[in-house]
Amino acid sequence: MKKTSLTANKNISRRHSPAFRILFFALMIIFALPAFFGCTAANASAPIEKLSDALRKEGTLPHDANAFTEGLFFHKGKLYESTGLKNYSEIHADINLNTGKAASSIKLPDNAFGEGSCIMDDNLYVLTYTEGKVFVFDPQSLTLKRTIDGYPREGWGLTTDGKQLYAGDGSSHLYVLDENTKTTRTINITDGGKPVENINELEWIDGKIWANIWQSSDIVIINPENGKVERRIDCSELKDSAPHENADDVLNGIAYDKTTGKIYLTGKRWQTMFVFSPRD
Ligand SMILES: [Ca+2]
Repeated sequence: MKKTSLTANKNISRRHSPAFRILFFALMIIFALPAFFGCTAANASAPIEKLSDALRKEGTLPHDANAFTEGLFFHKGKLYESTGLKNYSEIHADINLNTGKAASSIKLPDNAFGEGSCIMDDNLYVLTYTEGKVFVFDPQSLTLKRTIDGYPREGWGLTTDGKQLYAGDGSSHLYVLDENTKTTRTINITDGGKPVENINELEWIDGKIWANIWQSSDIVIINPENGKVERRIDCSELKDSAPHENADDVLNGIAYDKTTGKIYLTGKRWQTMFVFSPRD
C-alpha cells in the first residue's frame, strides 16, 4: 500500500508543470505569511490616504498667526478657538471667517496653558496642559462659570458628541468624561493592533472622532466604540503651503460645521485655515 501511495504521489507531481508548481508556492507564501505574522485583515493598518483624495478643497481663509491653536470647533454655526502657551492662552469666540478676527475673546485665568475645548450643554469647557484644571465658561458672554480642580491627567484634545466629553492626554488613550469631567470609560486607540500615541486636537464628525497626531501631518479617524483607526489622512501638503517659522507650529486644528457639512483645518500659528467638504 505504501509503495502504491508513493507512486501515486509521484504521478501527481509529474502531471503538474513547473509553472503550476511556482504558482502554487507563490500562493502559499501570499496567504501563509500574513497569518504567520498576525497581519490578518482584522487588524490591518488603516490605509494612508492623500488629503486631496480624502477631502475636496473648497478654499482658504485667514487664520490668526498669533494663535497657538489647541482647540478648534463650531457651535451653532460659529467658530471658536482655544489657544495655548503660558501667559498667552485665550478663548476666541465667534471668529469672522473672512477676516480671522474674533468678535470676543478672553484670557484664561491663572496664566494657565490652554488646551482642547468644546461646548456641551451651553458650557464651554477648556482643558489645561499640566495645571489639573478645567475651566467652564459661558459660551456667549465668556464669563467663567466654574473651575474644576483635580483633573487627573494632562489636558490635550477635547471634543463632544453632545452627550459626553472625549479628552486626550497625549497618550494612545481617549477618556470619555461626564459633564463634571469624571472619567466614565477609557478608549485605547490602535491602528493595525498597535497603540497610536500623541493623539491631539479632536473633532466629533458624524459618529467618528477625527484626531491630529502631534508632531505629524496625519489625521486619524477613530471608531469611538472600539478605538480602532479606520482611516489615516496624510495632510503634509497643507503644512508645505502654510507659512510657519517654528518647529512646533504643527497641524493642530480640526473643526466641523454641521450646519454646512464643511471641515476646517489649520495649525499652530498658521496664517491660513483650509476649508474642505467630504468626498462621500
Ligand atoms: Ca476640534
